Amino acid sequence: MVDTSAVKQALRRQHIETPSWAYGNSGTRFKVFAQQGVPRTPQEKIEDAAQVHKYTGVAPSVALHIPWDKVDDYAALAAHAKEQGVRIGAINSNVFQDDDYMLGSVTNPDPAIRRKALDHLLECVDIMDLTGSRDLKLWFSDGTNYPGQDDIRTRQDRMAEALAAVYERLGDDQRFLLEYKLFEPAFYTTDVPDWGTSYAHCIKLGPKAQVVVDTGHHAPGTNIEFIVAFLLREGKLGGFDFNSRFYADDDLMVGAADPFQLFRIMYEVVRGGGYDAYPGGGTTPHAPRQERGGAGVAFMLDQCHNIEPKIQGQIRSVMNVQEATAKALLVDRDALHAAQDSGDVLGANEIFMDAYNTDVRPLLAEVRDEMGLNPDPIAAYKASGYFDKVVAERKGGQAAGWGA
Ligand code: LRH
Ligand code: MN
Ligand code: MN
Repeated sequence: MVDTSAVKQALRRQHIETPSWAYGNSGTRFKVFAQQGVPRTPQEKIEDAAQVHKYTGVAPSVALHIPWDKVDDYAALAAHAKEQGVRIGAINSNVFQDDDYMLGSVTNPDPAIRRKALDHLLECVDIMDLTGSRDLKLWFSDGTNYPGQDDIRTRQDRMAEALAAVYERLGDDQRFLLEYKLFEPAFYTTDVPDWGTSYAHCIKLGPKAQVVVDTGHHAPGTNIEFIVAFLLREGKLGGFDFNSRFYADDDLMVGAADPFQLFRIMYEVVRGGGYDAYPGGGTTPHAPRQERGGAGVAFMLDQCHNIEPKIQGQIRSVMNVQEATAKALLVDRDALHAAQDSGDVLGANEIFMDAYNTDVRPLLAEVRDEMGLNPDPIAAYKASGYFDKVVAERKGGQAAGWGA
């Protein structure tokens, strides 16, 4: 039997990080649609992120992307976040939007361009020092488009050199998360295309280098939960960039395309101890320094809301992760292991599916009620009048950062 009060307690402690870029205007390379009330500054993005936390109670941090969120005073930005009731989470580097990076950033054949890219990554660590962030998220668009264009192996050497320099710069309580992506914008080779490449670089460097799984970055049909189980077993799962996809890197709302996959992923997280890796339990990946310890899995969203309202889209996404987590926590693991050990194929599958098929919305409504929140976060947000207020106040909102 599953102890429901323990499940509820675990759900109350969940921490899902929202990305600053989800609040800006976004689109595809065909069109960026400008929405009303969109933030004009990093400060306003943080204010929108604070709304998501206000109504869900489990989104207390917001990730920044540099230079999209460039400000003169990062300590002041962190103070602004605190005033809003949230804090700054992961710092995402950006070495993919400068003309110099056409042939790559840290793996570029030109040493001067490699140096420029590395300097940006190091600057991101300086920013982490000012914001108190634990995680630096590294994603490289580096790769080639044509066979023979550059030496595949030499590019790995250049990647290793840059990663080692960043690793060296990290403080004791900081780490980097190396994100992989199969393709796009490079279409022939990508320098960090898969979890194995990321893992191999991280394992060489040490415990402060971890793999981050962006759920939209795999070939269709990839068994992501297997990757999660494996990385957790190796102590190398640093976190997630959650989103969902039907075709490529669609960046749709997590749990929208395949809620069953999200449940299977969250089950492996729970099973592998990724949900309670912190002393005292809970997932507090960006807690103030003194409260941190151990290696934790960061649950981050990496999404764009091209056609739907953005704050509501983030609230919905947080709720989708909560629902998958609740179902994963409801798996009767004792019964499941007994069925597995006795080779009861159908029995084991039934126990697993029973949890997935449970309607956890009433349970989550109770959890919210116990947290002093409205059980229906979207209705509460809509009733708050915040949207009308920002539509009136903000004119000419910022693009999220790309495709603009
Ligand atoms: C790359 C990616 C990476 C970037 C973000 C904007 O596709 O997932 O995490 O930083 O998108
Ligand atoms: Mn990502
Ligand atoms: Mn992506």
